[in-house]
Amino acid sequence: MGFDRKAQETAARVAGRLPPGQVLTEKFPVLHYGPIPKFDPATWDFRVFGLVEEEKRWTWEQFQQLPRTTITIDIHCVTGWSKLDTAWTGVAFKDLLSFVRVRPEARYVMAHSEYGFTANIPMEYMEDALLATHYNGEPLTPEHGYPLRLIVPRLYFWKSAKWLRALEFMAEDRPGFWEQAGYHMRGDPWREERYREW
Ligand SMILES: Nc1nc2c(c(=O)[nH]1)N[C@H]1C(S)=C(S)[C@@H](COP(=O)(O)O)O[C@H]1N2
Ligand SMILES: [Mo]
Repeated sequence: MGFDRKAQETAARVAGRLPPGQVLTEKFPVLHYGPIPKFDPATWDFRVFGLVEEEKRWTWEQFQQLPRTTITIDIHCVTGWSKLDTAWTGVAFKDLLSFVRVRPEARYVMAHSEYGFTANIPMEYMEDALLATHYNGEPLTPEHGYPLRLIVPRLYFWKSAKWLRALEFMAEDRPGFWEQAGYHMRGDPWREERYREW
């Protein structure tokens, strides 16, 4: 069956799933700054730090033991494409929180990835976030963030940091990598928050 883009876009808009200024795609474009990092399971770790009672660290082996969840989300990229019904499996942020005592002052999260990439996210947008290891039932491919990426379902896709290595809890908001380059501090596609107001 062919892909009738116009008809599907219309249908999606009617269904209320395509935010303003977005067009549908069935492809899965690859977008990031810099090279794709190498993964070494012997040295990889995932850390939680900042406003927590106790910092935590998981090796790759330990991370495999955490409970798994699958979610289906619509991707909205700030460059204008949206991709509906993408399935991701990994560790739900709220399940991770059962291992971490976050201080009440924490209102923002900074995602930290390989090579110093960062993305800032308000805590309320982390409630349904996922630390994803699989896409459509298969391990992530290197270009889409293997072995671990963040999925922040209700914000533009640039917040979904690939090659994730740590989450930092913060009281005050701080711009991440793309936010320093001019993207919006929150990035809600339904409010079309593409660019930062300086
Ligand atoms: N580590 C890292 N993660 C990143 C980026 C990046 O430059 N580095 N770019 C973001 C941007 S701008 C987008 S649109 C999505 C693209 O994800 P994809 O390549 O899986 O489509 O990754 C996000 N995560
Ligand atoms: Mo992006």
